Amino acid sequence: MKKEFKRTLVTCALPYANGPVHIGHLAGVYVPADIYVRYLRMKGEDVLFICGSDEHGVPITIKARQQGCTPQDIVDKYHRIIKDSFTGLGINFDIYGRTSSAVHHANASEFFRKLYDEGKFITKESEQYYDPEAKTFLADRYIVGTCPKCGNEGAYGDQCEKCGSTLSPEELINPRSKLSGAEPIKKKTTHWYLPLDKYESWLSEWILQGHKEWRSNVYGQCKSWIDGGLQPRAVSRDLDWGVPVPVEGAEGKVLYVWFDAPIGYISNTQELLPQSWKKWWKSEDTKLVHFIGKDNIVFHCIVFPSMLKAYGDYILPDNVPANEFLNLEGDKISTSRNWAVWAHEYLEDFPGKQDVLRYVLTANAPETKDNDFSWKDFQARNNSELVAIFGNFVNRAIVLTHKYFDGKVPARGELLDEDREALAQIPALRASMEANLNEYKFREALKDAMGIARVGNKYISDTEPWKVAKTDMARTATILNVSLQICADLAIAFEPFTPFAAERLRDMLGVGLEAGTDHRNGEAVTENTYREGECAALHTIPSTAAVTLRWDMLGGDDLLPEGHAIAEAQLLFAKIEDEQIDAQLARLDRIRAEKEAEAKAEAARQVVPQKEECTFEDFDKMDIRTATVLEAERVPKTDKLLKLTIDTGIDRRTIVSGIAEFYSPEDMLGKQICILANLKPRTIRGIESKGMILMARQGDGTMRFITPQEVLCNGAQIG
Ligand code: B3M
Ligand code: ZN
Repeated sequence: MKKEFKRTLVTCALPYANGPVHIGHLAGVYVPADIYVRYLRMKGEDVLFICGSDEHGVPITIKARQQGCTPQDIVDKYHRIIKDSFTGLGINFDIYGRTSSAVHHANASEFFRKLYDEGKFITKESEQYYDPEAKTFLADRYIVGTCPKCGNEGAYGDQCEKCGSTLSPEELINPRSKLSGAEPIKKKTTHWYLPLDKYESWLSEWILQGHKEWRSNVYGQCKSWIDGGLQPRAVSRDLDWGVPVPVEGAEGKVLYVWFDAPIGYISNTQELLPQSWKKWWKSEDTKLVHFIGKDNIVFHCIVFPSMLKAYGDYILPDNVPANEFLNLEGDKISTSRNWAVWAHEYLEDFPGKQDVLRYVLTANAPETKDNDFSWKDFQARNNSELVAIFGNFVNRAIVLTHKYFDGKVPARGELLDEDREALAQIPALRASMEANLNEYKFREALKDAMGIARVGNKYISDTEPWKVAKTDMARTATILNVSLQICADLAIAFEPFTPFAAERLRDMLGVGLEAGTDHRNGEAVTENTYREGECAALHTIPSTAAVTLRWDMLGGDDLLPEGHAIAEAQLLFAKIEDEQIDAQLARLDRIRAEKEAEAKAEAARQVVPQKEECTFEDFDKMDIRTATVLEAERVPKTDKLLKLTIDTGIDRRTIVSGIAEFYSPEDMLGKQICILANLKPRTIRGIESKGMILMARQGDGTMRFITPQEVLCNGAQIG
């Protein structure tokens, strides 16, 4: 039986405030969540939309150290950038809080303390790495050393970023503390653990039995965690940045970031709604939905629910529609490699084009598998879908209404089959869109919305009102009336996906939109939320227009009354030219080239392992001498071979050598080199080659010949 809910609480993963957000985050979490929230609000549902910065954790402390500032400086900086990016993209949370806030610290502390007092944790002593010079425990990330798999000297205690292997500090060769450079030692420490094993059967019942409708990627991950057997998880860390463990004798310990961060959802709700937050978190008729990326599934489906269960009274998520990952131009997005399109940079590079990004990220949303973002696809979707279909249709309908009917919605006469057929498709598309949105299938829902634009565009192309107008004004009026109704449908249907364009369209049509409630009415607004002014009335779109659209009007046939005045056409979407795309591609090419050059230099430094031992006799067999190149030419039809005539001091002879990749014949002329003189002659490409040129080969395969420090006589023996 489907549960009936009275309200929906939507949360988005709290971004780490140690860097800006990129398109992977947007596509995975924030754009779909915003679509969902806007949709529910338009339907008049009671929705709360919560997010904020995750400001704790080791990476933030590392970044601060690298930049010579405090962790607070780092989170202040990125909190601002991230928050502005969301606002810029029309992702309007009711509150965008922060886990360094006093409300959160108090709340997370209280949460821990209650579980602690009720004996819900176990304590365990373990050995952790410790920096004897800096006198502090070391998180895995704070230990660096040589990767045992690939030899990278800068591998971290948890991961080698070069070869991608997951590591533990024990595996590192020559481990050193990042803080002091000292060799870490092991030291005993005590931590609190949430015994997840005790929640296993409950989780199994709740998720594996009770939530078979969850996305298969989410359900599958939960199943494999639960089937694999859950272990107690430490909820504290030895660190000086975070929420202090509120227990005597716990100096130098803070709550583990993954313990406090999800509590941040609750804290941010409290901050926004100090009086009524409980209604959102403790009432069974609230539907809780967490939007996250796939790397956060275990925390939102296993760990946080177990915490809530341990605490008692809290509701659990009804769904966790986690997305897979978005790649960029075929490669995994990587913050450290700068392989990303950053939200704040996009907003600068493409002013006024927030909707294009929202549209493209939704059309390519990695809902069921990883997906790719490419700039060419971005351009194509803008130019051939948004501009050529949606924008083109709206423009024709509005321009023609001004041309023939003075900008007033013309009277509709009797409908013909072609009119009825066009209009009949819209309720079906709406039904499909609703079903898809209710099931978190945003890509499909966007196709439905675009389907409405396609219906309109085809209708106006087929009926050709600009031709009909030459002979039949009444029929022209009907066609434009129908077209304008479809424009109004689009102004509703696209509100969740491309809210800026939907608003421009409503302005053109001279209509408003009824879209939900503002939850802070009647609430004591906190200083923090109000002063910053971002969340006020974001989702009460006040309408003074004569006509107000509502979601339930979508697909009806009388959205705009006859005689209603519409404004002049303005551009809904503009074509994106090659230059803009080329500039983005050039930026990525530069990054790729830099990385390749770095990788090459690194490869060149790699040293191949020493060969097996040989005896002095083995070595003594080799007759190595100085010699000079007298003539040099390419061996025809080969890329690699040079034919060299050599003065060995003993004779003049020919050696064929595979060095043409590195030296031209001219390079070699007159050069003194070293050769292995007594190598058994071989015939290479029909040329008898007597001996071998000695070359030094680097890790990346590049070669250089060996030359005596000063010119010697030819035939001087080496050994
Ligand atoms: N800060 C991790 C992430 O962005 C994280 C999410 C916390 S949600 C409570 O992957
Ligand atoms: Zn490695």
